[in-house]
Amino acid sequence: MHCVRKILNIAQCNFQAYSKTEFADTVCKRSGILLQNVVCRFKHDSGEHQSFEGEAEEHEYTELSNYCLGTATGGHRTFILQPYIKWGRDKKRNTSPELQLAEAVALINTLPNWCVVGTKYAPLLTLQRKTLLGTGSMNDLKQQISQCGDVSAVFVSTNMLRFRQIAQLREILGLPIYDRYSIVVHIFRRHAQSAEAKLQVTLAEIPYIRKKLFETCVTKSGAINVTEKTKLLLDGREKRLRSELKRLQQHRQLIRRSRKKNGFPTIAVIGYTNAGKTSLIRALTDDSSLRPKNKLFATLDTTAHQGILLNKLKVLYMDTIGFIQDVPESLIEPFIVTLEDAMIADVIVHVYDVSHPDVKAQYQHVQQTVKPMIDTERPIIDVANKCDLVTSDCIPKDVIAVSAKNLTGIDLLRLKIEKILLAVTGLLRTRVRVESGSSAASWLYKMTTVINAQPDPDNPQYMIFEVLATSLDIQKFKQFLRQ
Ligand SMILES: Nc1nc2c(ncn2[C@@H]2O[C@H](COP(=O)(O)OP(=O)(O)OP(=O)(O)O)[C@@H](O)[C@H]2O)c(=O)[nH]1
Ligand SMILES: [Mg+2]
Repeated sequence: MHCVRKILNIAQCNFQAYSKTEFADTVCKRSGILLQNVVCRFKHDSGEHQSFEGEAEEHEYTELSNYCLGTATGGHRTFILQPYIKWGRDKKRNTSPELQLAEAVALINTLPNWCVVGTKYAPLLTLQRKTLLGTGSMNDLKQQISQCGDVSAVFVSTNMLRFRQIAQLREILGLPIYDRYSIVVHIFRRHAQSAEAKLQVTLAEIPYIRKKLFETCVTKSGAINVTEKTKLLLDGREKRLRSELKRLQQHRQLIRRSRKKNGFPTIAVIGYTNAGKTSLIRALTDDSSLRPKNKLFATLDTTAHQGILLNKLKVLYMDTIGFIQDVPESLIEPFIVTLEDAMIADVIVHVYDVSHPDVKAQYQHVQQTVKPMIDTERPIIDVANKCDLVTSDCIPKDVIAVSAKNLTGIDLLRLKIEKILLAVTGLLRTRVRVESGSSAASWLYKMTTVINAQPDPDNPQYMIFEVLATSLDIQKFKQFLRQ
């Protein structure tokens, strides 16, 4: 009973977004069927949520979330509607509707048991129309959907639909409607592994839910009519998530500081989703535990992987979450802190998929997004990956071309990283002669990168070390010898 009351509260709060039939089903009938539906839907998707609240609150939140974001488990036979602005200021100039649709298809194929059964372009003058499409296009859409047979969901491939648009489309088409925000949230939920990533994903969906509820509950006078309880539920959840995330991130910063103290230079590998970041790190480190996947957002966590450069310098490569165009900022905002954390690396490698038809837009999108996160003097190495899939004339002259898959160009990239790292970290190549097995020799092994150690040909009791060390390390070494 308690649960029914909660559900009705939510339903009351959201009734304006329901169609007349839904409203009757949801609020007026107050039938057992409603409760059954709700409980089924909750069970259906419950694995996707991280429980950190009381059970009742969690139920209530899950119901809100399912209502606003839809559910993903079980799969869908999806029809994709790809809207695009025909002309004017809002027309996208560095990509094309065909390429946007291809990315929409890839997003759907990333979700287990989801498939694309039909697609349609929608050339528009604005994305603001209540029903999105005009009457003629809407009739065409309805017809096309019915011809596909067994369509169970419609994905409108635009960053975020207004809730009234979703409600209208749902009523006209009689199918659940998804936009890019909700689809990406479902992908994130699937791929989040660590506690941090799970928190980030849960946080990322709150602005969406809040916006949808507030849009639904604006009265004629313009006042927002969301129940105080729902507001408190969302605010409280957001606050708890943020403080938990902060705690985890402080822990991460501690680890980072100790890593810096231990002197491992770091290289952040960033890029568009599916560009081959994880594959590249695998190629650079020989770490076979890394599993590249032909999926969007396979990696959500920033993780560190040790590698050794040709000069024997030990380094850490940071794998990062990929970027994607046409999603609202609030969706990636929780991930920015982790990304910024990676951006303070000594060198940044921007890897892009040179074989991708939309490479130009993808490259520009990454550059623009990371620009505010990186200080201007931080070195960035552009790496054109998947060069095995294109002819050499497609690769710009001034970039390093690699194939993370076939391991071509990897040593060239290592050399470039090495050169830049030596410059930015102030590491110098130095030769020193110390007694074999002495504490000075141990000091060198412990505090510097030993590139080479050979017995002195004139006196085999001594060793000649070739090391990489900062001038500060060399000073310290001299002081150590004086002790
Ligand atoms: N042909 C070819 N395929 C590659 C190459 N590098 C990566 N791939 C493939 O591209 C897909 C994506 O690779 P990932 O390394 O997972 O890409 P990512 O950038 O880490 O992707 P996200 O973590 O999802 O953002 C996988 O199917 C890889 O096998 C390459 O050099 N050549
Ligand atoms: Mg990855």
